[in-house]
Amino acid sequence: MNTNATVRIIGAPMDYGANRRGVDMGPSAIRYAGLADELERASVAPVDDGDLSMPRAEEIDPDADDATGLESTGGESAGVENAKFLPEIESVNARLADRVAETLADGEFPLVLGGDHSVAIGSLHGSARDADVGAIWFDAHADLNTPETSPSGNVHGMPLGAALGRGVFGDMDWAHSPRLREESVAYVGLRSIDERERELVRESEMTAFTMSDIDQRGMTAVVEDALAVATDGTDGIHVSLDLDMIDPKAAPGVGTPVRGGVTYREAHAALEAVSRRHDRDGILRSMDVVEVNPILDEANETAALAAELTASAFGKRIL
Ligand code: 4U7
Ligand code: MN
Ligand code: MN
Ligand code: MN
Repeated sequence: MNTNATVRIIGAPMDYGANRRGVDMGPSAIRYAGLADELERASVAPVDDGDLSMPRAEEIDPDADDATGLESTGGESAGVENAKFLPEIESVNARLADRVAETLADGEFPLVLGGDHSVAIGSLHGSARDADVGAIWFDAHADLNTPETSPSGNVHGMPLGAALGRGVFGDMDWAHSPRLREESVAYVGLRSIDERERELVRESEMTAFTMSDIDQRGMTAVVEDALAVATDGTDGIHVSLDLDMIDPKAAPGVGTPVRGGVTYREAHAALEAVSRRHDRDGILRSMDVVEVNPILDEANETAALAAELTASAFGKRIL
């Protein structure tokens, strides 16, 4: 990074938003894989805040899933308006949003480690509290469901829906970030979109770069265009990196793998393009790295890739 901003690592071991248990170990796995060393190679000195505290799913819902990926049968809070664990997700994200906003107010850079992608509701809301933000959404999925449209009831498929103020999310009115506008959101890496979501994406003002765009134009050109969308008329951008953007061959440890994803090198090219633009214009404001599930990854290579890609975003270069 060309700024001397301190990068503050905020762990969010949330797994209420996904069926498969194990993403709660994401923050530990990414740290263990060498995030701090990787960042130092990018000439960034990180400060680790540890993890946000949150009860384990079993303490809230005795029927919560184990690591088998089986459907939850529900408990007190499960199934609220077809959004499982919504009250718990709301309360964790309210605290996360405060931490992210405070970090920015202190002149530091918030780096949120998930956890499932529902943590992006908190990180986006915190980032957009005192500024107009754009977002780049690196993901195989569109994450634009709402409790009304979700086929699964899993909130990790709804964070953009929530942050854009779509649908009804219980009491989660605060989740709407008025300072994140659809026109300032760009997807990169899409290849698995639900039938109803397809209409939502098409009718939205967001810009979507699918795998097919990456095939045709190359990752660097696509990300440069995504950056143009997210920076136009905004004070800075939030980067949300769902590791399932990457092909399961290179990133097997994710909750919802989809084949046909980007390669190891394309992933680096994507974050390097973000970093080059940041060197020029100081556009990067906040970031989350989500959906790493080390249970499904014996060699912990997905967490290692997550650490490397974060360093690429912060300016680590081959030469
Ligand atoms: B992720 C899904 F139905 N769309 O809503 C849903 F296919 O954060 C998957 O991108 C969501 O990993 C994937 O449950 C959420 C499903
Ligand atoms: Mn996602
Ligand atoms: Mn995804
Ligand atoms: Mn997932």
